[in-house]
Amino acid sequence: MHTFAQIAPLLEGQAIEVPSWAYGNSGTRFKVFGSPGTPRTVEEKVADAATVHRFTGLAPKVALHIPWDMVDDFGALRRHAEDLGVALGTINSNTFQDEDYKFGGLTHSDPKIRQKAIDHHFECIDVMHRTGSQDLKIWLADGSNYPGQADIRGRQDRLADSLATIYERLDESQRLVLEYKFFEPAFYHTDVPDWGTSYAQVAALGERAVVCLDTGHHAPGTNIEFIVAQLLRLGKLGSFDFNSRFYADDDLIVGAADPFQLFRILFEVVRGGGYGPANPDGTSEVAFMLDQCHNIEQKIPGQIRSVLNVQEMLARALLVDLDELGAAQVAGDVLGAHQVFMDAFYTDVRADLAAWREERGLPGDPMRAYDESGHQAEIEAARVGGSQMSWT
Ligand code: PSV
Ligand code: MN
Repeated sequence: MHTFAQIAPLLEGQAIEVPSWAYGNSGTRFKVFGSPGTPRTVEEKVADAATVHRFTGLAPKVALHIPWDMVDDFGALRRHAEDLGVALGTINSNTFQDEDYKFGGLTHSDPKIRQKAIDHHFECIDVMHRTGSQDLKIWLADGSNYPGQADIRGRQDRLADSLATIYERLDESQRLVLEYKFFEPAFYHTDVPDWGTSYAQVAALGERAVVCLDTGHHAPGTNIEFIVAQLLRLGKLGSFDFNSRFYADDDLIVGAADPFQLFRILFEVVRGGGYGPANPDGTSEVAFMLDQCHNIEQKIPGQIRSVLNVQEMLARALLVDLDELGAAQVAGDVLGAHQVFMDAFYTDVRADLAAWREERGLPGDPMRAYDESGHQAEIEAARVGGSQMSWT
């Protein structure tokens, strides 16, 4: 196993993108609880994201959702973010909250509605030019509820056409990232249910079209780390939407439900070359994003906890000595190989990470530092009046 000192330099470039919607009130199909201090504007959401970065040094970008985060002047929003020390990241499109999309958007059989969904993506690309964002992330609510309701094959063909039209509009530095989800809101079939469908669709588009893996979007028991390994092997893993789940798309704090699964996923990321400086700007080609909601816990600490969980499991995954592991695997030493893997997983890196943070002028314990900073009380007092933002 490597030592912490050996892997510490590799932690340097870690960047996790936080979602703007994590700071607004959000929820399930049931009650959406309000909480004191919730942002009332997009600018306040960006400020909260910047707070997470200030306490952790891990979250330099904030992802936006259009139209939830629509503003008149994205240039001004970009400057606001930069003034606070963060950048605007992935632009997420949304074709799941408009009456017209009852039977789908990019797959719709009515050319007018399909064009409307395509135009929405053109609008998102315009936003990307103003925000300096690299990725356009597409998740579709398209699908059907009853066998026979829809022409599954026709919808795949129309999806391919729509995506090609959108892809053509992107410039050389921008990527199209297609997210899959096996159910919900459609229950019989979804048009992009799995990594294979997403892969087939993006492979037909070109180099700059890649897959987004949301960790909450699989059937229970799915071996997600296998999908990670396969997509990296194919050069098509574009980004993660990290969160954790017990039952379905629970959107809980990443690493909370099953830290071992997060470790296994991050191990395959490291093993497959998905972590590390791959782009000229020093960032990895795989964007580490969170896609979470904080319904009953405080939102800023919820996000701080999340990015720390990712950092912690990444550090443990980096501890695995791939040569040692490979030798045990080749020798057929089943339990020896397993032990190499588990020794890294069971290594508590929290004290080392605290010292590492302090060396960089960051708080050793960001959760405690946030608690003691008085920031939560300040925003709760300052953000009285106006209407709190929510995820719709
Ligand atoms: C869909 O469930 C999803 O994971 C997509 O990424 C959306 O953009 C996001 O949730 C909205 O919360
Ligand atoms: Mn997602």
